[in-house]
Amino acid sequence: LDLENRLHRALERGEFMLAYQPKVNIKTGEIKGMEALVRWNHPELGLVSPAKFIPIAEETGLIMPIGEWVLKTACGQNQAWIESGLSAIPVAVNLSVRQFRQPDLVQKVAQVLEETGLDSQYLILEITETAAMLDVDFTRKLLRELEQMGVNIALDDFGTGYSSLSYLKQFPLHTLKIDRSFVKDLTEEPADIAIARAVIALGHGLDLNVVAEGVETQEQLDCLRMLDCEEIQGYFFSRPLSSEDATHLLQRMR
Ligand code: G
Ligand code: G
Ligand code: NA
Ligand code: MN
Repeated sequence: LDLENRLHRALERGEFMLAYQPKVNIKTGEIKGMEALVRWNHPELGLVSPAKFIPIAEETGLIMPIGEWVLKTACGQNQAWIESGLSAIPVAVNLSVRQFRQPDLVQKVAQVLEETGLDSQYLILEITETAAMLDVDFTRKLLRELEQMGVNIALDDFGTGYSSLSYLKQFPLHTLKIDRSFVKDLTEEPADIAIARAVIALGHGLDLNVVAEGVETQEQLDCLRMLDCEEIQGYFFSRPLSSEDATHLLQRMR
């Protein structure tokens, strides 16, 4: 029952795995990226959601070794896909607040790219709007260093935090991800349509790629297409997949 004790040994016991969820171009149906999502297979409890264990990992600092394992595994998997001719798309890795603020993040990322052989253009780091806005001077400096390395940045869960929009233009971002809370009732809620339309226009105005998360139905997809959103992610196209299933999907889509 002691999740924290168990979490300490989960890495060495090989209890983590990554699931991969595709991001798809609405117009062409092409897979444009894969987001890596960590899964913990607890021997007694079964699958424990990251929503449950990431906060514990954040508090205890275990997020550092776990996050490094996630980064290394995701980059290694993408490099394997690239080498086998299956992919020329980026893999996206989520960073928690504490990971984002670790002093040696840039060196860690550079080291993992070197070790796995993955070119930096095939890595996207997803940071939440909330993490980005905690200390905008820090964020600006860090994102510029990552940009210089060639790593792209996605702003995750966009619309749920408090952005001062003037900061957006100072951050070298690649992608805005519309949070799934706005997508959920998109077809019934005029307010959500207004928000999605505004975020898409903002993204395009800033020359960013816009991805809608949590797309579960054809109606939501049609609505997002009408709003000129370019990419979607969600159960409608695919749930997060095991690496084997993600490989099969890439083979079928080739
Ligand atoms: O995959 P799922 O919907 O269960 O994820 C729940 C939450 O955990 C989401 O907010 C997601 O961003 C986060 N998450 C998933 N994988 C990772 C990861 O590898 N690192 C971090 N920091 N967060 C993750
Ligand atoms: O916080 P973040 O945006 O990284 O969270 C991503 C999580 O959202 C994934 O871990 C995944 O489990 C979940 N997710 C992905 N697609 C859908 C979807 O279509 N519906 C719902 N409810 N959750 C989704
Ligand atoms: Na994410
Ligand atoms: Mn998100």
